[in-house]
Amino acid sequence: MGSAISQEIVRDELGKMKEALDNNSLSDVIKQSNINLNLLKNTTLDVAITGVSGVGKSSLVNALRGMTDFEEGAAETGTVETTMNAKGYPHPTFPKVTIWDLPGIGTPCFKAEEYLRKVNFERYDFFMILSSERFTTNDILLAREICNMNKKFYYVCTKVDRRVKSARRQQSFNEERTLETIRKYYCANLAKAGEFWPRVFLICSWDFNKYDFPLLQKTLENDLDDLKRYALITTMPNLSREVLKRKKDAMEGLIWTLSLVSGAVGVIPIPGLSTVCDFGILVGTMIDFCKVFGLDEDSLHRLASRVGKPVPVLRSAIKKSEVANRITREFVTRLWRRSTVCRTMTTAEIFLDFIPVLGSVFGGIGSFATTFYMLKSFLNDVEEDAANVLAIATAPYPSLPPQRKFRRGELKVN
Ligand SMILES: Nc1nc2c(ncn2[C@@H]2O[C@H](COP(=O)(O)OP(=O)(O)O)[C@@H](O)[C@H]2O)c(=O)[nH]1
Ligand SMILES: [Mg+2]
Repeated sequence: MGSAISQEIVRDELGKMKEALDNNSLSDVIKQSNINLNLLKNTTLDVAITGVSGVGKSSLVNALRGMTDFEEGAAETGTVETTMNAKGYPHPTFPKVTIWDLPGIGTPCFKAEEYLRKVNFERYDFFMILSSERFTTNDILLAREICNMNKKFYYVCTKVDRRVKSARRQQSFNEERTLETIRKYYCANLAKAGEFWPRVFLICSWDFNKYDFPLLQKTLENDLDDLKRYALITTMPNLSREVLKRKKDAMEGLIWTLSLVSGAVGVIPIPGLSTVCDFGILVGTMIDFCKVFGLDEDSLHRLASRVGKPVPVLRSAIKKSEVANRITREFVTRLWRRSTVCRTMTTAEIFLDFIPVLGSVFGGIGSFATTFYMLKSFLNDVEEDAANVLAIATAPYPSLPPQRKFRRGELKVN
């Protein structure tokens, strides 16, 4: 528990922060930090999934929420749409993010504008227009109308696994070439249907690691503003080391804001130690970090049912941090006692250079320094554990231990 982050790393980070503070008054920065944290907490993200019936909308809604099609609360799949209402599905861990299952556009004589009004287009941050066969003039008219309403849209081709599977039968099969052919096919189809700037993302909702889903995710990230990007990143499925790294970078950006706020509010001594900190901020943030990285009981259960592995097997990969619901003041205290900083030096030593800047405002830097150090090392631990969980989740199932052979006539007792 409590991986060591080196003194150099902390010094380096604090150096950058000192530079930023030199140009502003600290109390202004703290005020702004509080505002930013509140904004972040309350930011909503609403994603609209549209396309004709059967194209894979509900399946994508579930996959984006990290769910299988069969669990409670999942959008029903494989059914014919009967309503013209949009249905919102909040993300199970971060309910401020909602994925909306929109009804199909309907008959060819539909009016895009009318459709968008009916589904309350203002509500959505962007649209994904799905197709599994070909895009139609309707799709393009809808896309134009979305543009007219100052919203973004993305053309997404679903069920690409099926096309790849059928191409696999050819002797000269090459996956990259096959995907390129499919992309070209869809772009030509879009151009023919009237799209000026055809661009498509090929996906399979059953395996986000494949095809263009990672690229789609990055594109969305780039297109969103800072607050919405943060909301998107927190809910991104933990597919790869790269995604974990992006999550870590996003969380890291918050640490000194949180530490400043922690330094400015009341502090509580850590029992038996000469250190003070704001437990509320520490415990709350650590729980949030765990949730972002899928280290909470609900997320582990969902992952277990998706990959068909027992929860305890996945949980056993969490060695340095903890699952979210076990993070308490006692846990934080234990973590601090075992941390390298606690053993080898006082926090004041690391933060010595910053006492002139911070000490004058906080009347001491204990809470600021403890929060900063604890969150930084905990984030390292969480990322490492999440990578271990990912490795176990994606590993081929280990072969069962060899069974003892029973002699004829011997009773097998369970
Ligand atoms: N092979 C494959 N089938 C899919 C995929 N996504 C959805 N499906 C299947 O396509 C059918 C229709 O999906 P659904 O999500 O209900 O479509 P909707 O009517 O647009 O909501 C279901 O049988 C799904 O299991 C995919 O990525 N690959
Ligand atoms: Mg559906």
